[in-house]
Amino acid sequence: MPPDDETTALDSDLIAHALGGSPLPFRLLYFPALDSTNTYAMRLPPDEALEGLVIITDHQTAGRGRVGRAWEGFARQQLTFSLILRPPFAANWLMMASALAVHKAITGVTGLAAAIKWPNDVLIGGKKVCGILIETSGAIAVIGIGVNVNGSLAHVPELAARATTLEDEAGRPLSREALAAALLLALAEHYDAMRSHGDAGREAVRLAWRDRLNTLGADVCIDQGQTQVTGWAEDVAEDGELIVRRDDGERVLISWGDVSISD
Ligand code: BT5
Repeated sequence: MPPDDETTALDSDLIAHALGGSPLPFRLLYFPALDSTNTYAMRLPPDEALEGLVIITDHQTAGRGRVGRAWEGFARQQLTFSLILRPPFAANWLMMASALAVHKAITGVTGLAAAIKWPNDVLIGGKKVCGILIETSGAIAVIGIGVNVNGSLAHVPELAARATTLEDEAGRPLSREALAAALLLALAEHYDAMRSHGDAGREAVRLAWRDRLNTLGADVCIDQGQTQVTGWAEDVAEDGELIVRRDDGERVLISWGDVSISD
């Protein structure tokens, strides 16, 4: 990655301007650096955690993944933000809607082919380009999204084999502002459909998400820490759980874990 001074700070006004007319009342709170946008959002007092508030930073120094893992930040290269919502439905629908929105924004802005690894990593050429962490507290849901946009991970040994950036894949740097606007607009559109059209709206999102999963119809291993499940990924259930036909023939529902596709 080039040093900070060769890169440009994120223009959050440009993003805010592009979000006009969206069904969500977006408001952006920009920080040049922050430990974790999710941590910041989760610590807000309830009367400040308003629907549509986006905490966005140019340099996340202690980004969090699932189950206590870390998300590596690269100053002024990534898109790193958390969106606060107050959904009238369960958070699993946000997991599907947010992965779908990231997929749509990445393919739309870059023209690259992308896939979703169940439940919500977005991959290009099999390598992770985006991670999503959704946390809830009472009525509040925080959707944290990190996308590797510019620079290269080729010289980051711990990530190079499994992760990539949009610039590495597209062969050109990309506008983080354009990607942020496309992503937030797509997410607002899916959220609004799920709110306004009830079950039908949510089912449309689920099917679109399901269509983009690279996990189905493959032999998989699901790592759940102490437990590993191996089998054939048959489908996803109505609420997004992964349906796996285990090697012993039994059909099990998987609600969390890290999936790898067996060769
Ligand atoms: C995730 O967790 O992928 C969720 C990452 C969410 C990050 C966003 S950024 C904004 C918001 N604020 C936060 O503090 N977090 C959210 P998980 O599925 O557990 O994957 C974590 C694993 O991904 C790590 O153990 C690494 O193997 C890998 N990883 C870490 N940094 C990465 C990066 N920059 N690009 C690709 N892979 C990475």
